[in-house]
Amino acid sequence: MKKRAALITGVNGQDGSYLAELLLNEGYEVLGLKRRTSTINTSRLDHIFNNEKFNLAYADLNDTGSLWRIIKEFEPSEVYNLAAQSHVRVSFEVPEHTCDGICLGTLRLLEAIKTLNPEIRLYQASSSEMYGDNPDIPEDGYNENSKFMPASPYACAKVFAHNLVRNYRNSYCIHANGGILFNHESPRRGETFVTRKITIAVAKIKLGLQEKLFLGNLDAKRDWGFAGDYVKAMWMMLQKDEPDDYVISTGKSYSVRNFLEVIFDYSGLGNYENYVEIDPRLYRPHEVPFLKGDNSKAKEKLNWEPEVSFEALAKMMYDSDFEILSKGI
Ligand code: NAP
Ligand code: G4F
Repeated sequence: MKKRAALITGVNGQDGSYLAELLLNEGYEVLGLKRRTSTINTSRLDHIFNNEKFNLAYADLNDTGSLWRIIKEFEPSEVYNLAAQSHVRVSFEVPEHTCDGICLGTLRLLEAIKTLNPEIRLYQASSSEMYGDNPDIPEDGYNENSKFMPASPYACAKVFAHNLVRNYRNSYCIHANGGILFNHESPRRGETFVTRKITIAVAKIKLGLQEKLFLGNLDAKRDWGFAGDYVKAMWMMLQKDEPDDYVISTGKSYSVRNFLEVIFDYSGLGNYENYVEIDPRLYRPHEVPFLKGDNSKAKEKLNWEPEVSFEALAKMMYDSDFEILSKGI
């Protein structure tokens, strides 16, 4: 039987941790790549650390040699490229670093695959941010053919990487796939993304540990799903005979204000306006006002469906933060 071995870049991020879990359950040998940091940041992986089929190695998307060496030695059958400086607002502040990792990092991986073993299947973490501020939004939401009008250095870099993946697929017959994922969250979401920032803050307010929550644009709308559902779609793409691009979304869009309303109501604190203040510094130089994805192709071809609703996701995140913070007092 063919070796089932998966390499995950960005394994200690939100998606990397859920994906590693899923692949181990499917019987894969998993090698996760992490870059060196001055403090330990692998807590999302603590529960799978002792699994004998799971290992970590140091590498960096900005370091060609490390990527080539690891692909040569580990001989993966599948590579999931999740590593990125993934914060949109931060990408305005560190554009070169963001673009280097996403654009050249993806190119380095593609070149390694093309040269060392073109049979390797690749998943590329493309993003709904690529649609940017495109005003021509189909009624059912953006689909795989909608025009990209990226509105941040992060999104421009993701468009470059997405196009590169398509180009290597067509030029060299590599099984390279672009997953155009809309926002997905979880209790493991990074603390500076808006959903997690809100659930942590509201849990702290409820526990008397914080008084106010400062936010930027409350009117931005996003198509929010659960990360655990979305990593299944990544894996499903790589099991198809033919490589392709897929939109992964819920097909529903809510505002940041809607998210606040659900959490403040659920926490019992009531009206969010009593606690939330707007900090203009949290506005972006260029905002993406509305995102909604049409997941028809993924439903039809991958048989994939999102399972967690917007409300259930918000409550799951609040419950988790409330429990963690309660233990600390
Ligand atoms: P995340 O939690 O921010 O994780 C990103 C991971 O990439 C971290 O492990 C980070 O390592 C690593 N990384 C960053 N730069 C790197 C570099 N130069 N070399 C090696 N590793 C590097 O992101 P996520 O939410 O899991 O998202 C996973 C991927 O999907 C990202 O590419 C993101 O852009 C994309 N995406 C996410 C969403 C979403 O809503 N979550 C939607 C669409 C696309 P450190 O811990 O050391 O920083
Ligand atoms: O949670 P966010 O920072 O996520 P954003 O910018 O949509 O990007 C995330 O999803 C993308 C997929 O569409 C990924 F590609 C990307 O890697 C990342 O995972 O912000 C969501 C919205 C924005 O419109 C922002 O302006 O929330 C608004 N917002 C309002 N106040 C805030 C805040 N965002 C953050 N992070 N912090 C605030 O205080």
